[in-house]
Amino acid sequence: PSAIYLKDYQVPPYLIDKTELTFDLDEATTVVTSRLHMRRNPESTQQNAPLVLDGGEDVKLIGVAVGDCALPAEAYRVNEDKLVIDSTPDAFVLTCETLIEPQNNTSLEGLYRSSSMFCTQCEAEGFRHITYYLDRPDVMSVFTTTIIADETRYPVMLSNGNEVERGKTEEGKTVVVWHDPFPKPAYLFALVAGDLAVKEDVFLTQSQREVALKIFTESHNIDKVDYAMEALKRSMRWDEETYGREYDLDIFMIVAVDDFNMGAMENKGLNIFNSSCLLASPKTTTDDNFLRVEAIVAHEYFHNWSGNRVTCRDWFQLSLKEGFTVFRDQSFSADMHSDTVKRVEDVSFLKTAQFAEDAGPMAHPVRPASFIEISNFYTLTVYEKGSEIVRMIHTLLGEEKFRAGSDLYFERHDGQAVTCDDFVAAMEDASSIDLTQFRDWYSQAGTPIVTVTDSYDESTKTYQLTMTQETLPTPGQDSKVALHIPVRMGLLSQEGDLLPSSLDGTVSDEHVLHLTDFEQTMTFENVSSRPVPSLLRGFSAPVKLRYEYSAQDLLLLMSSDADGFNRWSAAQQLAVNELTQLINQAIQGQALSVDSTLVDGFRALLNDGSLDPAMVALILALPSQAYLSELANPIYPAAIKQARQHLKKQLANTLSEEFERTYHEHNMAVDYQATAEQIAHRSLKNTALSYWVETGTEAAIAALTKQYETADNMTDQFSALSIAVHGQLSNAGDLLASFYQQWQNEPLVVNKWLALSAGQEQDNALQHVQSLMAHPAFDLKNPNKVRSVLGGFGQNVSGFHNADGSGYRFLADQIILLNKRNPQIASRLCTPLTRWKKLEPTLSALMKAELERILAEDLSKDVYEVITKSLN
Ligand code: B3K
Ligand code: ZN
Repeated sequence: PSAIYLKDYQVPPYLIDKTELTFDLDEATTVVTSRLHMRRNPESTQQNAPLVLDGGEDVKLIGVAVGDCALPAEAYRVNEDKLVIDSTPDAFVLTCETLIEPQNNTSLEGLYRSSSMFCTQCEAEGFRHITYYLDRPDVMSVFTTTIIADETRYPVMLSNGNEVERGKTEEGKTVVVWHDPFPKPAYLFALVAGDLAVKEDVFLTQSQREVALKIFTESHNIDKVDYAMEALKRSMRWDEETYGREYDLDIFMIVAVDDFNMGAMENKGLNIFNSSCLLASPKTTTDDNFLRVEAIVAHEYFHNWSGNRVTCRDWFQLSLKEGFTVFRDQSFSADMHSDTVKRVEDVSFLKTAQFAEDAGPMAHPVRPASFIEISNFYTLTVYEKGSEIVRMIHTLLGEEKFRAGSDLYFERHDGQAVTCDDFVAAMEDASSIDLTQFRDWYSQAGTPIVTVTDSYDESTKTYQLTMTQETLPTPGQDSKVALHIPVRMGLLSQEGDLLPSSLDGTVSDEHVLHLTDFEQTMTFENVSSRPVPSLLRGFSAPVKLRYEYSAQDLLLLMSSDADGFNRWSAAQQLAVNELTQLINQAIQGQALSVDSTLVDGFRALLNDGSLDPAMVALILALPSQAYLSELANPIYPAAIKQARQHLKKQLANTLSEEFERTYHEHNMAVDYQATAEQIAHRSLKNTALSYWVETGTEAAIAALTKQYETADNMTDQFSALSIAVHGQLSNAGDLLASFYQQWQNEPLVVNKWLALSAGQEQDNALQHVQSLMAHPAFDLKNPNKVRSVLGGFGQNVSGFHNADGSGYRFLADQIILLNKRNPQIASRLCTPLTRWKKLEPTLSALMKAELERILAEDLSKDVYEVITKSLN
């Protein structure tokens, strides 16, 4: 397999003005007939180029015609996956008849079957597995889709746009025609056929148009879509109010399918969702999952403008739609719930997972310069760091100018396929703020390290901050430029009061510093006393901040900073410092001994009734195994686990009364609702319980058992179960068994059970995971189940990081097994193995050997790319 490069981009030699598709759906073979209204692209420099259409090995060509003439065999050829026609008129209708077998499609790309329905997934390059096409996002076409099927088995037949005709064939099959008036690239095409139930609603747009809203699921799930429907209406309203974006078709549909490679897909007018990201009910869905459903419904809906009306020129520009849309969904969730809580969760995720990606062998810029398989670039970097870039633009421009930039972007590029640079240009043009240097964020990989030192001069009341930035080399990028880094900050007095200061003539308690050089010094004047700096408020840039805070500074920030995010951040740093010491003691085989600072900080937190319980819960949650691994070099997984367990136990024992009291205070009888307020109380209650049971007292265990048995919602029931499992309580096995008994007929709940079971730390963790894969609840064809079990196992320190290498070998076996069946899922499963260079030497060698073993197989492009880059 070879790489393709951004620098080689050329406009398409042909355009497709109209696309007419007919699907004759059948369980054995599906016949697809396409009529493409094509012409040469006047802007192409390749006016004599042959017509090369993308296809796939799974597409069988029956016949091809130009105009009314069937092409003779010598007029065209099928080369690997391409259909090549040497000569064509300037404008013509190309007709292709192809056969496909959706029932044998295990890659879940193109047209496939999930349960008893037909459905599609075309982004990024799935459409070519349906029929021959110019399968690239800059070829935008108006689609008309005819679906022919047996109505008794497929009463619901859907595609993009509006239903315009319905009738019968001579053989009595049903024919439904859909027309989408908005030109779109093939990746936004969708088709669904099945026996589905529907929930309907109506949305009145800001210009008083009625939009029919329909959510389709298998009938046994239709009672779980009310929350998604409400979330959809909130999203539609929010996008009108916040971005001035109104929905454009008269109908908006969502379909839930069980077998889906990722979360959801924004097909025009017909979103298709992984059922795990759509279905929700208090009894079966946890708080986190409710919020996830809301965020993903919003994300896919927001794509209607940021992605569909304005789309990407080529796949290197993926972050144009994804980074912006993630930023939009994050802002939406923040507005629906709590700003600070949402920011802490998003940053925590970024620092754990995206920073790890940016430091590993797959590190790439937000706008990659090359790829072998685009599916591998639906990454945390493109999505989450991409969103951080948009957020920095928001910080640099301010609310109003940002909105003006967004308006200009949508107006200027409506109906076009554009680049990240076009997005920045619109922001620049609308604001008159120069983003020339800022653009380098799109092309430079790696996380900048910003190191800050300071000094205070009592006699002149001046305070100086010196900041440096450095980005370490990443694959293919040895030397790095200085980025434009916005650093939002303020100063606190030693008593914790706001300390206004003057910077470049502006007096304020908060400033945005522009770090644009490798090293820069900023001088603040009129600073009345020696300050503690609160740096990078709200995480104003995706960087690693280094500043030598004393424990006292951190306690001060934690209790007094005006910025809620930085209060959390200080607490997190305090815990990281403590854990780093413990980890080092563990590595050296010393006795672990905990310092009292964190204990004091936590005590103060638990005794302050004025705080937001959600924030208290976030602070009490110790830095995760994964985050501590990201910070470590090399990584000793067992030492990290030991340090975390030790610290948790120490905190639990010292503050047992506080935890017990907190548990009871926040244990309220209410009718379940997924509101920020209720979620906050549940989350603090369950965090307190997780500490309290560490004391091993009967009262704590009894409280947990009672909560498990009497909970009327999944959050409380599953929290109790997880605490029992992770706390290695003696009743954990019984509770797991009873949980499965209770929920065996709810696949989404069973998936949670699979993940928790696979993550259970125990001596024979590997055998246990093997037995889960043989369990009737498991299904290798279903990505959610594979992710649950193998994802859960990846978190299992004793199982996955077993010193004999058996955990790595097992994962490698599963990757090899899935490599051909479902390359996208196989490739995702490689992620934990890509971290081998950072592991301690013995584990590192064992992991590397597994990568080499995988490489010896006949690999899909997806897996090949990740494995070869990892071994480089
Ligand atoms: N755009 C899709 C992701 C498609 C992934 C293809 N491998 C979902 C989203 O980001 O909204
Ligand atoms: Zn998206």
